[in-house]
Amino acid sequence: MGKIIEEQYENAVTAAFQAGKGGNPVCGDMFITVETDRYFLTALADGLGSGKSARRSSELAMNVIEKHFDAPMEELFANVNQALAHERGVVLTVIRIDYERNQITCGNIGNVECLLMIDQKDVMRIIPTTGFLSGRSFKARVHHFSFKQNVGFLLHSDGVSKQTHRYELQASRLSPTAVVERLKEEMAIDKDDVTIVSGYVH
Ligand SMILES: [Mn+2]
Repeated sequence: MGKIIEEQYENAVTAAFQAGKGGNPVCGDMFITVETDRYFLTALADGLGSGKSARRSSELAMNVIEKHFDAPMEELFANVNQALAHERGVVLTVIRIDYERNQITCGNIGNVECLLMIDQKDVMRIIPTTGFLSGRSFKARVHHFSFKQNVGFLLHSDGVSKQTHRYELQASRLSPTAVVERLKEEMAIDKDDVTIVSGYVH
């Protein structure tokens, strides 16, 4: 099984864990992080189904996001949707932090679990939506928040049993790795692919 990967960025630290369903070496989920002078972006796509075909969908989605990371969120989702016209599709959550405007934009379609902790205050949960992206008409939800100092986040696919993990995220300033470590215990690897990503952006 994979291990937790930690990454250091200019303005962030992240930790991530992935595993394929039933020990499959291919995980159908995919995530990316992009950091520029102005933005920090992280995205997680859960390809429908599992294994290789799921992976192809989520990879197509991540390629689009990497290329258009600074586009308006609605446009970004439309581009991903278009790229998946002949695929099974993905559910997707994107968090983009804009340092210049001190704004967080969070786009979501489907049931990737997403928690945000803004300025060390209460942890809030982005309510999952129904639907997915596969080239048809869709409705993604876009949320805007402002922040002053810092943002903690936790994203995971539905291979982790559904719960809110507010307490764990509150500890993320200390260690996103500890958050991921804790959530790993709740994964259902026999049922689905698993991806957990946590981070602290300042
Ligand atoms: Mn899944």
